Amino acid sequence: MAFGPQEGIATIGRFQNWVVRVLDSENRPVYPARIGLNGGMPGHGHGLPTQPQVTTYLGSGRCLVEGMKLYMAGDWLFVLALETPSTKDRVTFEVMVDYRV
Ligand SMILES: [Cu+2]
Repeated sequence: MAFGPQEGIATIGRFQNWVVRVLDSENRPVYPARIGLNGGMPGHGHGLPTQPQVTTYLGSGRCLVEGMKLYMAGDWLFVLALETPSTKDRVTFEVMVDYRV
């Protein structure tokens, strides 16, 4: 599974679309029945400032996540929980966001 900003780079303080890509163990795209997203900054003790939603299946195992808004630099944690008809999985992404452009 891969997860990152659709524009390729994370920005701070504005809404962005992110894309999650799900592949099975043989690298075949997976069309997830459901994806839940949670997260925050464990080091700061807060969660996500918004409630991002997976809105659109883009094809090739990729799904659009709308409503991401990171409002500070630092270490973010994202937990994606996905369900398909045959399985459930949960993946954690640690993302370090800094001010460099
Ligand atoms: Cu924080």
